[in-house]
Amino acid sequence: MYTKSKALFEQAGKVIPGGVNSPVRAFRSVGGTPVFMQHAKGAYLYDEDGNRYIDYINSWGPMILGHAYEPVVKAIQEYATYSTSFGAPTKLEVEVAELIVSMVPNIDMVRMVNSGTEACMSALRLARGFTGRNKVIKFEGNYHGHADSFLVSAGSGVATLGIQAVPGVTAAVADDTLSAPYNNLPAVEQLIAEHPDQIAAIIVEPVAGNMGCILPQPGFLEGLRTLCDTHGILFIMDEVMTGFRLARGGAQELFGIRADLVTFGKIIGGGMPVGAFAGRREIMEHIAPAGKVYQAGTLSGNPVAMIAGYTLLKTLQEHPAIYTQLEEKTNRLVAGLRETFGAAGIVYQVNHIGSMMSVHFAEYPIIDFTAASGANNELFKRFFHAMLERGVYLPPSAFESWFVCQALTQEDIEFTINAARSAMQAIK
Ligand code: HOZ
Repeated sequence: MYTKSKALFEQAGKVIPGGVNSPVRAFRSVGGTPVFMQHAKGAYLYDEDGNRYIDYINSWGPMILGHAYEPVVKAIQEYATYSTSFGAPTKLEVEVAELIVSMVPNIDMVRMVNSGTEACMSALRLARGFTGRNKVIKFEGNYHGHADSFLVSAGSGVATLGIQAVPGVTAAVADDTLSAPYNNLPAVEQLIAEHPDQIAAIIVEPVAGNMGCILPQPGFLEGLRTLCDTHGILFIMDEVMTGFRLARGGAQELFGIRADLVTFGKIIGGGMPVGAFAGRREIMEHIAPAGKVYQAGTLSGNPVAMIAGYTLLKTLQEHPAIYTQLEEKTNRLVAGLRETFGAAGIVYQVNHIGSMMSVHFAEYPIIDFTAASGANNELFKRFFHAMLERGVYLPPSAFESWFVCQALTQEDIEFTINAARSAMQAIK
């Protein structure tokens, strides 16, 4: 079934560390050989051995309308003929920035970068430059890319591989990162009290997507906003996963909470390597060349990536019904899975909001990293492989969110629920 993938993984291991270019995809926490993808269309992935899978990763979020969405592909083809990189300003970058500012609340300006990592790293530098303070508060199990400051108590691959302290991150950098349990306001208050006038920013995933999908408890984000206002701290919402996915204006719009800085990732490039950070003019004008906080990049605002993002975001802007439909699809899937797990007599939690969801095999609510880590990840592992064999591609780690795409049909959802039923019978 996976002959070519196995051969490719062996070949890859000789020239790429761990055989992959990003750790989670190595399948380390679920075991077995990663599946090498050849092409994708709509809701389906096709691997090198010719197996088809319904995709619930969707490139970790950006394929919200499905893979190889035709208008995006056509736009890329057309723009690639103009040049694949100028390293100079273009009209298109201005139009993309205007589009983003028109869709996202509370921002006046946006700076393009090449990934979510760059976006969060740059937003933190800006927060430090703006406030003149050094420390940042983040949350256990939240992941803001792989810049040094954020690898303390990080989710995603760091959690998946169980890495406690990342070699290469100096103690000085780690000391400036304070971390609190997600959904725990008193812990944040205590950190602020212990470090008066030293905290530049609080950065949070408004819906955590890097320890499974974990929702903010009522009052959590509001409480963070108030603490930031009271103590002169900048509130950074990492919307790399939630931006343009939970609503056209992301989590800020959905929850009605204002951030001072917002970071975005791959969805801004329609799946191409793009990120961005954005905020109010008075803060953003500290970025060079308007201000002294330096940030730069030859590939930033790359024309091919910009047209892909513009085409995708414009579609989302013009068709708000997509969000209701995505939520309905997710709700149907969640209901079917709950019924299946219930009938199988196992303990489970299915967290979901909009088109993000995840499954943890636990009897208690999953509201933070400790809870996520305590779930039955052995069972998740077996469930993952049983689903893969049945043609359903889930994130290969319980510490990741599932993403539903618009190309998914009712039949695909029923197929997934039936696969889960049969998987449960096979692994119990
Ligand atoms: N860290 C990414 C999701 N949280 C996964 C990256 C990848 O393997 O593509």
